[in-house]
Amino acid sequence: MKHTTSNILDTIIANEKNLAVLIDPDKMKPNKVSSFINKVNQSVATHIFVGGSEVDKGVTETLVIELKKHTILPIVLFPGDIIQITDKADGILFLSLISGRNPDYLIGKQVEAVSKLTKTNLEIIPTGYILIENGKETAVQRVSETKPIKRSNIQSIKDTAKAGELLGMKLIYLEAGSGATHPIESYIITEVKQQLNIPLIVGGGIKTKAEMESAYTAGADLVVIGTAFEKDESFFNELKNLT
Ligand code: 1GP
Repeated sequence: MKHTTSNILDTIIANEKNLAVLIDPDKMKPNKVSSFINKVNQSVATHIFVGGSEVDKGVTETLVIELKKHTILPIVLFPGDIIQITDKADGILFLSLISGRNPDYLIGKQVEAVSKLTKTNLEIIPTGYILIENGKETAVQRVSETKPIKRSNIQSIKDTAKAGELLGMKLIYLEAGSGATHPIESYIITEVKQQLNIPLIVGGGIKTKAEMESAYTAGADLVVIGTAFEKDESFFNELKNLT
């Protein structure tokens, strides 16, 4: 079921299976927006996330304005940098890269963003962002100059997620990285979810409906898919309903 409430976080909490379609402003051509969004609208998607690791100034706002013409789904910024902040969206994942130890991505950029954010009406959702290793270097890793947590280090993944919750974050995002070869394994999702009293987002490398369903079954409250739609829009046909 689609929700149009202004409270994005409440919607995520209320829905059992949220699906965010991630659109990278650098990869979405303006003339493709309309046909792409029509497919999103006909799918089970509940949210649109907009963002990327490296996006030029102004591109995000132009894209969000165009998206708004074609959908009533909430548009949530998932920014790699401050220049991606625009008040034309509905909300923003206010990310802290808690798997890393780079102060710029833990708190520095967030401080820099405040003067811009306070001039917007965006719903600001504090989100603990946890990068899990995927066998190859991801864009987040390269740009943030941080190391992901090893998949085998389940205790560290769980403790990092719980620390985020105890610090007051409202969402935890387990990230394998855009275009990851393998999505985050179900047992990791389940073990992390068992620790948490806040919703869990899972993304990176999810390419099939079965992988998406298995993330939900393992405990994901919201699944993010980007690359699979960029590569093959017919994937939306499989997502007209959930089992
Ligand atoms: C990336 O988690 C998101 O930040 C989505 O990843 O592009 O691999 O679907 P994909």
